[in-house]
Amino acid sequence: MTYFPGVPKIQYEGPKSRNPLAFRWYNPDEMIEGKSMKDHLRFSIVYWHTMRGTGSDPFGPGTAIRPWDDGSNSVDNALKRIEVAFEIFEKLQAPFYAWHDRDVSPEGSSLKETNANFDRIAKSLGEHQQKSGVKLLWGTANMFSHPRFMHGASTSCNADVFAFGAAQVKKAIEVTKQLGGENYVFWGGREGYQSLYNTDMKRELDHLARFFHMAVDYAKKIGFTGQFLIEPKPKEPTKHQYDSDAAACINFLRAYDLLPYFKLNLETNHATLAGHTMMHELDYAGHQGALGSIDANTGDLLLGWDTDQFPTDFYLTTQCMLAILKHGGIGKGGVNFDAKVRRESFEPIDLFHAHIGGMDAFARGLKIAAEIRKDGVVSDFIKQRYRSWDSGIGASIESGNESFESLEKYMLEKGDSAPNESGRQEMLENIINWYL
Ligand code: XLS
Ligand code: NI
Ligand code: NI
Repeated sequence: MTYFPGVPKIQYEGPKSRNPLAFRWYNPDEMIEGKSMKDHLRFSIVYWHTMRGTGSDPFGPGTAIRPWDDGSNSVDNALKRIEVAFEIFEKLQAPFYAWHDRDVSPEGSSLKETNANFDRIAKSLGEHQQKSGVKLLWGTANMFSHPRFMHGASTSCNADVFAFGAAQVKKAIEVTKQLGGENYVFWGGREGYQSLYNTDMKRELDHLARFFHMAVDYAKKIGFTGQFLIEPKPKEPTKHQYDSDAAACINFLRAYDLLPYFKLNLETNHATLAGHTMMHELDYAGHQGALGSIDANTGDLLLGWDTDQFPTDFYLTTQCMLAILKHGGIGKGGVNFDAKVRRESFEPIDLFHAHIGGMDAFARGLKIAAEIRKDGVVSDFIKQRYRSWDSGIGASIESGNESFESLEKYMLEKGDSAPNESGRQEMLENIINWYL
């Protein structure tokens, strides 16, 4: 049984290929810096956009044609979707996928029924993973769609909602463990606020930390060894999300003694909403030892919301891969396409074009980044730019041997600082263009 008779298993055909259903750059076994492309990139397909996206927007209902989906919330329909999903994963040669609990498994009329549904679904997911070799990159819990979470989940003013969220995450971690998930993600959902006139921010942050500690304790108890990840996002749906960017998340984790247990899952469109580049977020997390995984997508410069578009810009993917390679790779994480086709791209085949483009863009970015690194022009420039710190007074400051008094003495003797040198930004931008 095939749901996509016109789509072959997508193969690498090289940059000259004009076949829209082929990879031009993603060549899974090609070695880059001593590692295969497949292992560098660890591509992952998300269940929520690819299997559950309908193309609806605030101005109109869904447009997507998905002939296999009867539109119902039944377990049978959910089981059918799994068949389709794994055909997509396999045809795209994606080694991983990711879900929210409610993407794969419908909510029942009670928590008990919801959990029973999830057990049936998990069994089928496990069988499909086994058969295809596709693995679970991460699981997460959707605690933002159901109306009970209108005030947030772990940061709700309603203690019962916190309790419901705890029960939901407990189950989601159990199923993630059962399916061999390599990570477990917390994205803030509605963990934030719209107005301080009705919000006790300190209390909500304390509750968020309490919730994470419970998750850490439970993971230890059941022997879940996957990596916990927090996914920063500054706004949408709330005006102020508590996990706004990499620096804010790391500060929160450190303040509440959670840093040893968490890394970050960074998303391009979230970085830009926070007023940062993705490269900034990756580098910040990287030098704090917190680079866990990425949600690969892009926003639109002219639109100020989380448009979750597929990444196709080689400059963007080159920057991502430069930062990732610099920090030693993505580890247990992956390049997870948290991206959706446009509302106007309503046919099933568009799902393939979209992922092929994203995978090729990252493969190309990886190759370009590796070339830039091999030549070393940029890294040599940076090293040279900071050379005053490698010896003399710079080295002495870095090793903690100087004080305001000693530096005043040094400067009084010297009279003035050494002359500055140009930052050469334009030259470096030109150099990057040599490789593209
Ligand atoms: C929403 C987030 C979400 C997370 C998973 O903006 O990107 O999709 O990745 O909960
Ligand atoms: Ni995301
Ligand atoms: Ni997002």
